[in-house]
Amino acid sequence: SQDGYDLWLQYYPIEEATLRENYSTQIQGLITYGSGATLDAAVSELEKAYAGFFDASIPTAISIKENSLVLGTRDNLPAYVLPSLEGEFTKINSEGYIIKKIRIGNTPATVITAETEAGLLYGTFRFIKEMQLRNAIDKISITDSPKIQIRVLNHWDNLDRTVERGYAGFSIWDWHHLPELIKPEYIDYARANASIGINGTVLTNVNASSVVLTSAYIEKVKALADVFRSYGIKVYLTARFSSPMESGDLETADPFDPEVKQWWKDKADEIYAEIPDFGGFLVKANSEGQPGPNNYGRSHVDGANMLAEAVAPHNGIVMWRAFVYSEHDPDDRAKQAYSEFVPFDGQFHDNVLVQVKNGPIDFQPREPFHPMFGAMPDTPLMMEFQITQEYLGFSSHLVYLPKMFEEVLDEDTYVQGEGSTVAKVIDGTLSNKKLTGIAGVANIGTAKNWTGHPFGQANWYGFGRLAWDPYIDSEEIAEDWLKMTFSKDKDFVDEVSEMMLDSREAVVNYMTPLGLHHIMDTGHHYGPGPWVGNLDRPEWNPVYYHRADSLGVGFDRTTTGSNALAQYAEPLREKYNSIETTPEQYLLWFHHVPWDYEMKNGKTLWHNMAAKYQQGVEEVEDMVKTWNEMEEYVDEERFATTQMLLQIQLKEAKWWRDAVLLYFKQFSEMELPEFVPTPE
Ligand code: GCW
Repeated sequence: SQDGYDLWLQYYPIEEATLRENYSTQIQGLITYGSGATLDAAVSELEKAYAGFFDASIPTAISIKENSLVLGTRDNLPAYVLPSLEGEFTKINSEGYIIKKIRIGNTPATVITAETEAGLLYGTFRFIKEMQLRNAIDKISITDSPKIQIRVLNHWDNLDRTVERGYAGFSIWDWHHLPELIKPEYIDYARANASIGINGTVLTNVNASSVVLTSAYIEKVKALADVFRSYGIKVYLTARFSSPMESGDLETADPFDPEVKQWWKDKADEIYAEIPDFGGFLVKANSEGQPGPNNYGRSHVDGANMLAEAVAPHNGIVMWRAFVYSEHDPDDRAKQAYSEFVPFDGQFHDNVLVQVKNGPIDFQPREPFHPMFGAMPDTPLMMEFQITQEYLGFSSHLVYLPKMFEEVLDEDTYVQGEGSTVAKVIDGTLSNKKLTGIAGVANIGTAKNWTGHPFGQANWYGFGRLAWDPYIDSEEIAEDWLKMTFSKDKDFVDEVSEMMLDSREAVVNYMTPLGLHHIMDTGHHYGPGPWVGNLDRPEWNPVYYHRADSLGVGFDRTTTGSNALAQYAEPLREKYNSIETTPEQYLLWFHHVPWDYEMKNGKTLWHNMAAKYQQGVEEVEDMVKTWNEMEEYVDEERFATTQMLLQIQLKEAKWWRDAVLLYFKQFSEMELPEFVPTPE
């Protein structure tokens, strides 16, 4: 629809006559085996898609006949179907699926099957997607399985419906009207997530309120869990560490206190009595003022394991965040998570995952990968990406994030020699992890199109795709998304996917090129603010990160500085220790570099910095031009919205360039190169 509500699940009539004919020939009668809410969800999706594609009800059958569409888990399929699927089940895991055109005797039929109902649902969405993409289905043969087990969204949603770092309206969870009012959005949210394989959602902000653990709220959470269950989605909550004192009446939240332990056990029992498949807890502790075990002289392990024991009898998990840094030791914030967590490797209980942001600072346009990845082989580490664009222009700027996610996942940690990529840490293959996970901080809100910027949907979609398979190409994801969201026309897809892929480097160039970071305005993080901010904590001030002075700019994290690079494995350590061998994209992340330092192209650092900012602006100009050519492929509303937003992005790219260069000019005392227009 024009307002974007349908996301990538748009089932418009298939206009191409031959294809229409061909598809409907292939779907002569739907026949399902088994029963259950998830199977019902799959069938209802097929009905919806069929009605949309063909403007008719999907034909059903009571027994397999020519070109039936057969849906059922392995256990539920009739025995005589199984021989035609010989060998296929060895290719999938419990959430995977098989879609295959088979012959039962002389009767051709298409089977969608899996080990579990969830797999069946994923297979159904995939089958529909094949038609959305106009792929042939007459000889279809697809098997696929997720490579990561826990694929969750993290909502930073507060109970009053404000959303921390949310730019798409208010929270979609209408707590006030729950548990009675079940909004259609909840179901569409679940459909969208299931279509990309997301299997969990953390409903509440990591800066948590203990109110959500009271029985009145557990009832509301249960209502959501009941909706999401049919779509294979588990519900999780954030657990505020001091809850036993706030939501209960204990005097302490010390994890070694027997009463505290008992309180959490009872709380878990209470939740599981209502929500038997409750996922577990996500915890931010001793970070940015949040309470935690350190308040009682206990460690992260002590805190995490106590909660893990409370949910273990119910097969729950604890996702314990590693995003910690202390105001008492401002030497280098980039080092602290590693220093606090790595010594505890191997001491967390089996049902604990440590959730690590992609980089060691905080969701910047570009950061080197977090050195914890690979450094804790005996602890399941899960990735935390931020889908909401806190530091990347909120929902005003078009930035295609899967390109960045891909860059991080592909980075080589070298911890077990070459090829020890971050993706292999996350999917558990590098050190044989049984429990694996990935989280994305959601960009979803009450905006009609869910994400504010129409292209914000691509970041939600792409996160899901990479959570399912961290090895797929971000280009393929962009193309799939464009075809399902806007138009299948090749010219459109080629041009716009290129624009999306380039948008990530554009934002790096006009905001923080060459390894600069955290120079956004303090507090809200929107727009440039490299000058001294108004916050008292030193590590919240941009000057802490860029360290510009008359000699140069950048954060020395080498052996002569904070030595944060010691947290990386060789040969990265050595590579990053020298200016010459540090990739230019990380230059000022690791080094304090003289303004007149001669870079690879023979020009000074100052010249190169100016060139990058200018390039960023020009890249946005190109995006504007590309989009302006696309009017014929896109409906009026979404075309115009994107066009207007791109104008904001262009204006702000210039704002970034001018503000940052004028600010740094005071230090460099060098002239701006001629190609930079005189700032207004
Ligand atoms: O990115 C920073 C944000 C905080 C956020 C914190 C975190 C939820 O500025 O708003 O708090 O990180 O990830 O815990």
